[in-house]
Amino acid sequence: MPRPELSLSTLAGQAPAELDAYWMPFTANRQFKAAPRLLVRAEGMYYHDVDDRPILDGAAGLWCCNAGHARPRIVQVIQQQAATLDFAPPFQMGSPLPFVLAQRLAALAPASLNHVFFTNSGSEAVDTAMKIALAYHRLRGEGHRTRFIGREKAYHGVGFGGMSIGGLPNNRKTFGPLLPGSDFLRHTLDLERNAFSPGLPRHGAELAEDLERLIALHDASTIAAVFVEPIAGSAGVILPAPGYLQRLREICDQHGILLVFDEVITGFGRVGHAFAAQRFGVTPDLLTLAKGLTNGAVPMGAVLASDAIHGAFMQGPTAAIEFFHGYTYSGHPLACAAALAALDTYAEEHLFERALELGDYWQERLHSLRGLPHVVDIRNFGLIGAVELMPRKDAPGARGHEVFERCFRNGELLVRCTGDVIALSPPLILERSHIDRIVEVLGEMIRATG
Ligand code: PXG
Repeated sequence: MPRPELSLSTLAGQAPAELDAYWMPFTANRQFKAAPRLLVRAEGMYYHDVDDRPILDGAAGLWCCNAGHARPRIVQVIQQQAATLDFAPPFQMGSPLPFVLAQRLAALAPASLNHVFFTNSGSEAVDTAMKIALAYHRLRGEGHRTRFIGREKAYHGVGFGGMSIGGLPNNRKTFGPLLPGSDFLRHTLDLERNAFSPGLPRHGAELAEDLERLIALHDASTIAAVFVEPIAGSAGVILPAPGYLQRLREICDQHGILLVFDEVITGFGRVGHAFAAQRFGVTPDLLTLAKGLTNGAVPMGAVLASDAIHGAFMQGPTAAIEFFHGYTYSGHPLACAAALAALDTYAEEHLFERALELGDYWQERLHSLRGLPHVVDIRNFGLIGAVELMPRKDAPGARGHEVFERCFRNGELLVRCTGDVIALSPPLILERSHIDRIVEVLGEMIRATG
């Protein structure tokens, strides 16, 4: 059967009706289709659009491609794996690669996180972690621990579990009552006290005490787990004050509550270590992953679980299924192959260390944008950055979107806009000259936008 072909050279000029069949995710469909931004290939630090313009990738796609694009080792193993073993049933059957990959991840993770459950996305990883937490408590005779604590402005994906502990109103308000019983820590964004902090903000460690307030309200015996992103990404890069995550850990330990780090964006070198848990010196009980796990090349997510949690499941008759959960594509051979090649690439090129080394230069250059019109905050950590703009009166998000659009159209730079925050997360392979270019273009487009 002939493949349906899009005539890419003319697509940008087509009427919206021709693009109507594809319902795009998290996109203003009609606005996009009136003036599409289409990427057709990618290599290293650059995308190429339909007009073959090189577009510098300031976003690692969408926080995914930490080793840059089309890395030969990853491309090759995906091709080979597709021809060798395209699929193997994951239930009651196995294939070698998920076992190999799980061992590699356990070796990379904090010491106690030695067990890996594979999913296909960050959303599924979060929902899986929630189910592990509930089942764990029940197995230990604490089935009354059913409540989850999330945080305002958090993003944990779009499953009903992740939505229920997510704290972004637009992602919640249209979808009914969600899971009952969730509650929320206050977020840690504080422009008044912390604007333009280089690296971690000075103020806000005391916000961890908010967990004590929720425990006093609900009683610890009803709480299964606290979920936090060590650094919130989707909400526009929100950083923790030093000591904040440590204090959450202490409070959880005191009350028998599990602590879960959602490291879907902070994993795989983004903050200069394999995981933010290591950079911050705080070990959670469960840790969720996706994105950089395969360098974005094949969909995959995972949950890392502690020995204690995994051990609680491995009791009872050996013929009994311990956890009634899993996905048809859990540990898919193509995803595992891509992940192993991504881990090899990260290690060979010392990319986590590189992110750590480049952090100071990144910080210095990014903060040079202070003083530009409407810039109300600049935040950075590892190779993450954010420039927050003052929203236009009665049009929140419009200024941010315009800067994003100008960066792409006039500056040949891909950034991410979330409301009026421009978020940056370049591939970790970038050179100082790329940092200079990102800052130069962004500054120019912020000035031009006004
Ligand atoms: N947790 C976190 C912390 C995430 O950042 C997810 C879970 C869900 O992953 P999946 O693979 O199901 O999409 C994410 C996803 C943005 C942006 O604008 C970030 C994400 C997704 C879409 C947009 O920063 N992260």
